[in-house]
Amino acid sequence: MKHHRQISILLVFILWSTISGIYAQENQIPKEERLAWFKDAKLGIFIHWGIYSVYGIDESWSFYNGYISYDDYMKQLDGFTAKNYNPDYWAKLIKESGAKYAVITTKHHDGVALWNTNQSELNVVEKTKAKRDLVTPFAEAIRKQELKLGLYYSLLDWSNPNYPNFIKGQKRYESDDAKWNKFVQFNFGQIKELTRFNPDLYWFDGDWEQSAEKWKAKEIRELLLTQNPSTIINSRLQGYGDYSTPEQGVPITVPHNNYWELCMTMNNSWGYQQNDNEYKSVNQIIRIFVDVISMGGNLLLDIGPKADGTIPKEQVDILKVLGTWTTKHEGAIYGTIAGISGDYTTNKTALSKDSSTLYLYVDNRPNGPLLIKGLKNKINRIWVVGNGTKLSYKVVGKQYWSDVPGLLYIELPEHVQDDDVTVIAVLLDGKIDLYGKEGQVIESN
Ligand code: FHN
Repeated sequence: MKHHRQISILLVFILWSTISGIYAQENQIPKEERLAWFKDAKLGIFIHWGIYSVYGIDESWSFYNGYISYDDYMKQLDGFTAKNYNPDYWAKLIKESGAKYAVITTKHHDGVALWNTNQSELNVVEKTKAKRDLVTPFAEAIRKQELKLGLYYSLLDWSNPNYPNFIKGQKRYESDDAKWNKFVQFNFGQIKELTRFNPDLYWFDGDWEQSAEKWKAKEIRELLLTQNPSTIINSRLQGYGDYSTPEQGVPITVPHNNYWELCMTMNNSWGYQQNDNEYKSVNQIIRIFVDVISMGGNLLLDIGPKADGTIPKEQVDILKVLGTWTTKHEGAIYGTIAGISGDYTTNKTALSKDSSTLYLYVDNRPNGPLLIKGLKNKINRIWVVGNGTKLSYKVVGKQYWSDVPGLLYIELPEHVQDDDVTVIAVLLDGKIDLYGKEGQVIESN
């Protein structure tokens, strides 16, 4: 009798999960549609904010790698005040930089949550002088600026007593299903709590420590998409994400995934570190940015606010100067797609979505006219983006008997050049058409 009851409960459960699974699948919006805003956005701002900003040390890794003891690391809880936290200012600054979305660390590997989670006491409301949920006002401010909201969440949690890994070389346990199941329950609990912010993007991290099966990555994805069918998920969910996330190193070749985002620090640290003054110059950041755009990707540029919630001056300055450049060149940034191969021109390039305008990013002072080879189209007009100056050009070397297009030379006078990267728009007579073969000789007969 008892046996029969168990079987029927199991059957009901299987039926329920099949129906809800089918429902979730049918409910799915095609990837291209869900990721359309992301593809066009091009620039996002990453925010690593946590107790590690108190001493100005590596986020989580400093205790994991033994540079500081766990207990001393956690003493930073006392110094995290957020007393000058002004999310409206943050959001305005992010908007001013030209970014279209922002991703904030709601919880890093150290397990300290920035919101009032019910799953653990280790959060800034209960354990720090901030005494309040810091995610809600951020989400509101971001939405007010009409930016997209991204939430970073570390799947691994080196503080959780039910998580196997603690610090390098020291595990809490090797294998213990009961503990692991408790941890999975905790993780799902926190992730469910995050859904109340209804983010446009979930940015997972730390997935490398466990398999998809152990994280229940598929179920996490289903949960998020059922709650909001148009949300998007980064790649760090053991194969269940939507887009790739190369980190720090600018890709040399175009990533395979059509949707990708390079996340990168301004100096050498994700969080605030007063000792790290190795900032990239704005010029370097803009050049990296156009490199990313030319390969069809996004740049997620990181800032690390201080423990009181202020953003370091160097980072504010970078965001503002970057904003001047992005505003001036917006037509050649947002909504563009990857450009043409370096075989045709030495400049980085991107294309308008309909491929009828070619953008050239000139990041050096040219010592002669710019050159594009192999362009079969007729040119309608060429101008400098951001100031509108019409540029003169010449097609040289075209032979009537050959299919090989002539060499397009574009004059770029010094007085129209940008201090960082000059952008040239080449308006074509239609979709770009490139010659892709070897040269040609007159056939003798
Ligand atoms: O371990 C983290 C690191 O601290 C930082 O948060 C970066 C950001 O992409 N992600 C992890 C390493 O991939």
